[in-house]
Amino acid sequence: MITKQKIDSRFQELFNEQAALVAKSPGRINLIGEHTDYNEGFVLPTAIDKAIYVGVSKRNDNRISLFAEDFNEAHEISIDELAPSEKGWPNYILGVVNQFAIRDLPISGFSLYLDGDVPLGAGLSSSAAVECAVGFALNELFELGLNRVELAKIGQLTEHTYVGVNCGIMDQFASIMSKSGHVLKLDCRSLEVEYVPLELGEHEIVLLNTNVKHSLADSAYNKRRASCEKGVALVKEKYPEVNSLRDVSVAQLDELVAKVDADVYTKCKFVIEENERLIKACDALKNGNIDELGKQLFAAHAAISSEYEVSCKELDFLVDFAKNFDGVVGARMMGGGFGGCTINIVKKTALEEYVKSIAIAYKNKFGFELTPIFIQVGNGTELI
Ligand code: GAF
Repeated sequence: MITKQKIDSRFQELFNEQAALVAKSPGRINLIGEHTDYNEGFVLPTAIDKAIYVGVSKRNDNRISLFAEDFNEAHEISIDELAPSEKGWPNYILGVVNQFAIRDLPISGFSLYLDGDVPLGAGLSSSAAVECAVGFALNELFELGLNRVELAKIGQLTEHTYVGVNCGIMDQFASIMSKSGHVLKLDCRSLEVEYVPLELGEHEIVLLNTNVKHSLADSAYNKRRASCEKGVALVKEKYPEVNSLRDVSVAQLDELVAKVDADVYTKCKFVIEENERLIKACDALKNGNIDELGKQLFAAHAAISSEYEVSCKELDFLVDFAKNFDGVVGARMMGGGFGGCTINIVKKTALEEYVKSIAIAYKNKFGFELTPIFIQVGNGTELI
């Protein structure tokens, strides 16, 4: 377990001084609503009890001195020569600093230590958690006066500029805005949040990590986003008031996109219908109708796999298995796709047997293990 004491003592060892403050920002799950965020739709995520921890202190010069525990690696650069690093991991920090610099915020040199227990590459948004923990910690350290929404946007822009993924706002929002015991229904157009109690009665959530992350994930993500934008552009020619897929109906797609580009049509239709599934799922959650919620999860997986085409054989195998297991009410792949976790809603009485059976079946099929992840729903970014 990672504690403040651990961060403090590693900071002292590495930088020979005390951390001025320690911030913690969680990973996230998403109940339903994938690839809707960059189309100004809704998402239904929340923070989990696995987080990224960041210790920081000011330096007397303009140097940024970083250390990442997971990579057992340091990185140092002058704030005046900010540039992405080939090492990869520093970019989630440097991109945030770059956003501060663009805004002319008064920031100077600092030391930063990074640790965490969000599994990397599992689709639990460890990267957004890093951006939010770093943004939050530096905002406090240099008293920059930014609010949580601005910090979430800075995290998203870090992905666009220093990481190369044109992501939506879901992950950063979930990491920085979540409230324990609730999912947040986020309107990605207005950024209004409704906190919905996550009450599953006799059911529990378990994540099953496929332990794969296929390499095309980032490029395919950007390609899907471009397809959505192309669909909007086609509809806009006749309906200029349309600004995103949020404003588009399937009838408009039928009229203006189907015959021009069949693939763009399918991708856009998925997004519109995913948004509708989310609304139904959220209403079901509010009404305590967990069977209906589960039904929407299964439907979402079928569509994201066959229409949006961002699933993979490992994820499909897990969801197929779940469908045929008594006591699993719903399951689907979670996050951007091409690997990572499935989210499963399972009757508590069936949980142990389910996890045992699916782990054996998965190993038999692919020759390597899945990792079950049991989670609690936690709060967003905070100082500890
Ligand atoms: C990734 C992105 F970072 C999010 O913005 C979101 O689009 C998600 O994939 C898919 O729903 O996590």
